[in-house]
Order: sequence, then structure tokens, then C-alpha cells
Amino acid sequence: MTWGIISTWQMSLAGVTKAAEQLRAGRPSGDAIQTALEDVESNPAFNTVGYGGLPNAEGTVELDAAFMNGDTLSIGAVTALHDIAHPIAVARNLSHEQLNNFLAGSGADAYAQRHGFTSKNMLTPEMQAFWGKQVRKNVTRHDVLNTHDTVAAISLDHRGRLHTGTSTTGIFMKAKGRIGDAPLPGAGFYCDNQVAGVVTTGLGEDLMKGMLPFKINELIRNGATPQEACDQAVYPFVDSLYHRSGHIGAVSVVALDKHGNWGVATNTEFTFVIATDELQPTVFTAERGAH
Ligand code: SD4
Repeated sequence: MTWGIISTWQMSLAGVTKAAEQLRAGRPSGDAIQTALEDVESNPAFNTVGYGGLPNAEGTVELDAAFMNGDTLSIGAVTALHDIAHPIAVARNLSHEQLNNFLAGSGADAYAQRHGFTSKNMLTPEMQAFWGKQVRKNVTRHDVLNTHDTVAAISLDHRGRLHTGTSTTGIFMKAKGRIGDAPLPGAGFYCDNQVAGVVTTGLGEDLMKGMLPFKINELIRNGATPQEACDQAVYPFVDSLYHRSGHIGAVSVVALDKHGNWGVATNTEFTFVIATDELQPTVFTAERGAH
């Protein structure tokens, strides 16, 4: 395989299809990541990412995103960003800075405005109405935990460059200022051209206890295949956390190594999309492998 892209959830099919065209044409993997994620961020039908995403407990859409370059190990990330059409583009821009690579809240908003990123009211009337109804009915833990889905992707181009990107509105009814795993290096993503890229989706509060992307990268560096590394990192972690705390949220990971081999592990039913020079964009379903 000479290039490939893998992304979480079926919602990324159209974005991955566009990104695959770019990779096929020889464009860099960073561009492919941005293209794939922006497609999901633009689509109000997907209410866990970008425009039309679920608001927090105060009725405000707060956006998390991150971008990582596996060549330089540069990272850019935003959390609690407001009313910017493409959080992934802001994160990518931040990855080019020497300092101040991870910005939160009003600092992230000011950076995005200063750099001319498109402002947009990210709260749709539909989501505002949905939020109003949910507030009146008292949302349960179950409702909150079943309303998530981060778009998180890894791309490898024909020159062996790996990039990762994540973008999400986080969990529904999250507290103002709550940060999930998606913008956190090591917890939501990690990427190294010499090894692999790894990204997660699921309950951020649990994912950040596992540091799975960093762990999986190290396992691959030490000789495991991406599938072996995902299995070895994810299942002992979810079993252990379940036994220690008595509950666990969704935990799903995908990995793509520098040779184009991929792996996946999950404790819930989980869909993901792959496209390579040998495989048309295809949606796969991974079955729950542990708690
Ligand atoms: C978060 N991990 O903010 C994100 C939500 C998510 O699949 O991925 N859901 O906790």
C-alpha cells in the first residue's frame, strides 16, 4: 500500500472519499486530514462534530480539535472554541506555531479571529430546540453517554508522512469548559512517522485514564503489529478500569502504521472508514471485544 486514510465512524465516509482523491493525486497527508474532518464539521446532520453539534449544559456549542504532524511531532489543539466553522483548520494552524500550540476558550476564539478563520454560529435551531427539550426533562447519565462521536482520522501519504486529526463537540450536556480526550496528545491521538498514528473515540473521561494512543505507538515501535498493539493496550485497560470503578464508557481506537497496516479495538459496536490505493472507501463495523 502506498497511501491510506482511516477515520472513526460512518459519518466520515464522504470526507474520507474526498481525502482519498487527494492522496491518490499525491497531495500531503495533512491536507487529507483537514479535508476529511472539515467535511464532517460542515454537515449539520452529524450532531457530535462542528456545525449542528450538541451544545453543553448552558446551551453553548464548545468545540475541541487537534492536529498532529508525525514528521516534526508538531501539535496544534483547541478546546472550548466557539463559533468557528472549522476547528480542525485552527488546530492545524496552531501546529505551525513555535509556542502556544494548545489554546482554550476565549484565547482560542481570539486566535481564530486574529488569523481570519471563518466565524459561524455553530448552534442550529434544531439543536437549540433539542437542548431546550432535554433541559426540561432532566438528562440522565445514559442519555449523555449515548450522544457522542468524535471524528478522528489518521492519514499516510505516498511519501510516508503520517498525520492525525480529531474534532468533536464532546459529550452532550457537558459542563461549560469541560475538556475531553480529543484535543489531548497521548490520550486522544498520537502520531510519529517512524511508527504509526493512533486516534480514539468514546468517553473522554475514561479515555484520558488510558493514554492509549501513546501506549499503542510504543507497542508498535517495539515490534507489535497495529492490531496486536490495539489488543494489548485496550482490553487489559478496559477490564482493569471496569473492575476498579465498576463502570466504563465507550473506548474505541484505530491505528495505522507507517507501512499502511491498521488495527482497531473497541468495547462497543463501532464503525470506521478506510480508503487506500487498493481499497475504495469502505465502512467497517468492529464488534465489542471487552467490557
Ligand atoms: C469526548 N471523546 O469529548 C469525546 C467524545 C467522543 O465518541 O468521542 N465520542 O469525550
